[in-house]
Amino acid sequence: MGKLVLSVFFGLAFVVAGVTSSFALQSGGMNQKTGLWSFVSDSDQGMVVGMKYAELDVNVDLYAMDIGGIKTWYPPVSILRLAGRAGRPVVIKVTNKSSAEHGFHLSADSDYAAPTDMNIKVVLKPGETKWIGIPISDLTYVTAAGLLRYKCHLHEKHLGGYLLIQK
Ligand SMILES: [Cu+2]
Repeated sequence: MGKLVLSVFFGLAFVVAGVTSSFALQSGGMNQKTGLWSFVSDSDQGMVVGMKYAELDVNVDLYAMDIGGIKTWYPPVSILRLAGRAGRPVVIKVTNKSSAEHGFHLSADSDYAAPTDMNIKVVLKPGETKWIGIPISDLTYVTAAGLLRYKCHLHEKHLGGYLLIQK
C-alpha cells in the first residue's frame, strides 16, 4: 500500500517536472528489476521528488577525466553522509571533462551486492553534465553494505571509484 502511494506521488512529480521545466531533458523512473527510483536530468532545472536540482545541494560531484593518458572518474573515493537530510533526495552530479564519450554506472559493489542492487547507467558526451537524483528512502533501502561503486561501462580500463555511505 505504502509503495503504491509512493508510486503515485513520484508519477505526479514527474508530470509536474515536464510542464514547468521544458528546457530540462528528464529521464528515469522505477528500475523494473529492483523497484528503485532515480531521476536523471541534463540541466539543474530538472526535478527529483518535486524539487529542482538547482535548489538542492550537490552531495557527490564527479568528473570523467583524462589524467596523463589514463581515463578515470575523479575523485576515486567519495563520502555521502545521510545524517540530517530531513528527507531531501541525494543529488549526484556527473561531468565529462574529457574529449570522448564516457559512461557513469553506479551500482552496489559486486562483493556486497544484494537482490535490490542499485543500478544506474548514464552516458555523457564530452563536456556534458548530468544530475542524478535518488529519493532518500530508496537509497537507505539499497545501501545495507554502505558501499557503492562507480565506473564507466563503455571502457573496461577506465578507472572508477567508490562511494562510501555514512549513516
Ligand atoms: Cu569511459
